[in-house]
Amino acid sequence: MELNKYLDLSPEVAEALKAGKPVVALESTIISHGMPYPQNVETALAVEDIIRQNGAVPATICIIGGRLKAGCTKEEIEYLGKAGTKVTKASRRDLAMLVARKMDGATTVTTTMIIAHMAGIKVFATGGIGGVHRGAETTMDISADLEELAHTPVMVVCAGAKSILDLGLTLEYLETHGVPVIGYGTEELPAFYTRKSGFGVDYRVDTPEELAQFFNTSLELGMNAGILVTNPIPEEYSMDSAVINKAIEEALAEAKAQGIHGKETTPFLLAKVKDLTGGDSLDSNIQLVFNNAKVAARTAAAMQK
Ligand code: PSU
Ligand code: MN
Repeated sequence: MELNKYLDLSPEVAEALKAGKPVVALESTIISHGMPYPQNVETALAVEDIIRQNGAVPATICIIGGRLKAGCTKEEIEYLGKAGTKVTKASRRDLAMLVARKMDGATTVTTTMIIAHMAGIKVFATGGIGGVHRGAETTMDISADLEELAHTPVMVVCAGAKSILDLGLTLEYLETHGVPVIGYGTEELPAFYTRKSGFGVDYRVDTPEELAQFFNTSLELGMNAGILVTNPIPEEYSMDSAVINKAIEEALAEAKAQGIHGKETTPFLLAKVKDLTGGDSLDSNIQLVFNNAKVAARTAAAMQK
């Protein structure tokens, strides 16, 4: 397969894709904008190990000097984590400009899906996705992640979406755009820090093999769209919903008072929630990413069988 001229595969990822081995994509906005240093770097490296232990090759995705990277070195991950928010949070609208100007970018769910698809990677693990924000009926703040899921054939394994978002509206949007929402071992949409949200998913699936069969069928049908797998946080790391919801309400009020908008909204809310919960939310966040990496790696392995 002819690679896009702006795309670089790491040697490990190139070899795996050539040999038909399972590969799992990972995003870099979670590193630069989603978690503080040094936990962000430690987590990113540990997630790669978990993917290897579960039979797949990790491909952390980012943009360095205008090159789209599928597969980062330890040094690149360290750089993304240390530079933090100095690295541009790169969504779909930013991609061509960052490449043309030979800049660096931390890829969101959206751009990680785009680059994974260019590279031929079908499965992607992360923490949470963007969605329809609360108050979107007046702000129109809807994450580009939802649109990308509708148009790019990559499976995204996440722990649901944070209730900084309007989960009901997020599900409505996904329904309209034809994105199946799968509960992994659950009938209920998980809400990232908690296993429950009060909203149902479209289908429940219980094994990596079933996920693989479902997504392979979607690809064979030519659906040309993503699917969203929502995997609840392990019980022992889930948070008290009253505690987390209080922090979220406070963070939302603070964002409103400060007039935070556009691409700053999500990172601002994530950082505020972390501060307000004294770091407990960060521990939960890390554990749920590990949990998603495991499911994604096993599913990628089952897809290649
Ligand atoms: N939600 C999280 N952690 C994150 C993000 C979302 O719980 O790190 C990041 C992801 O990279 C996601 C992006 O794609 O934020 C969505 O940003 P926005 O809402 O601006 O589309
Ligand atoms: Mn937004």
